[in-house]
Amino acid sequence: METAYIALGANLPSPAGTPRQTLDTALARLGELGALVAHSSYYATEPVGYADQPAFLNAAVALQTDLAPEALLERLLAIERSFGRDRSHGILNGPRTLDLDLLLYGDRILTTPALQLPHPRMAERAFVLIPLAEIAPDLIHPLLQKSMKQLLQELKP
Ligand code: PH2
Ligand code: MG
Ligand code: MG
Repeated sequence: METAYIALGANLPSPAGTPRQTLDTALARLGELGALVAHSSYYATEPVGYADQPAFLNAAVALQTDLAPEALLERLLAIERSFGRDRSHGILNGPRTLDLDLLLYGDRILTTPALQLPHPRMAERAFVLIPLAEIAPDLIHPLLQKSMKQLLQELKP
């Protein structure tokens, strides 16, 4: 059993409804993968990377799971698809019905063609660190050896 941290993001309507309804429904689906031990508030955030798109709703959860990292990632991608996510086209960093990013899996450090842990861009992204620092302020980034609270403080100008 390991604790995985997952970022959620949505900025387009999905079959579940509005981004808020999408995140509500996605939380229930994530609960099927283990025990959801914490979830953050929902944060409305300005789009980062590609500006010409609606605001996002972002959140983060802690999931205790017996699934191995690669198996967990497969399940996250399957949930994204079930919410209408289509990766076959679309803009890099563009709008999406649901994005589920595996941020951390215990203190595992891993690079495979399919999965990099910790998530390579997590420490640069306020829309990830703000919800994550809400649920796990003292969690240590296994490569940077800093807490989520510290990483967030360093991000602020
Ligand atoms: N996700 C992206 C790109 N930009 N901006 C915000 N505010 N929230 C996101 O979840 C987000 C983004 C790529 O996954
Ligand atoms: Mg993603
Ligand atoms: Mg993402």
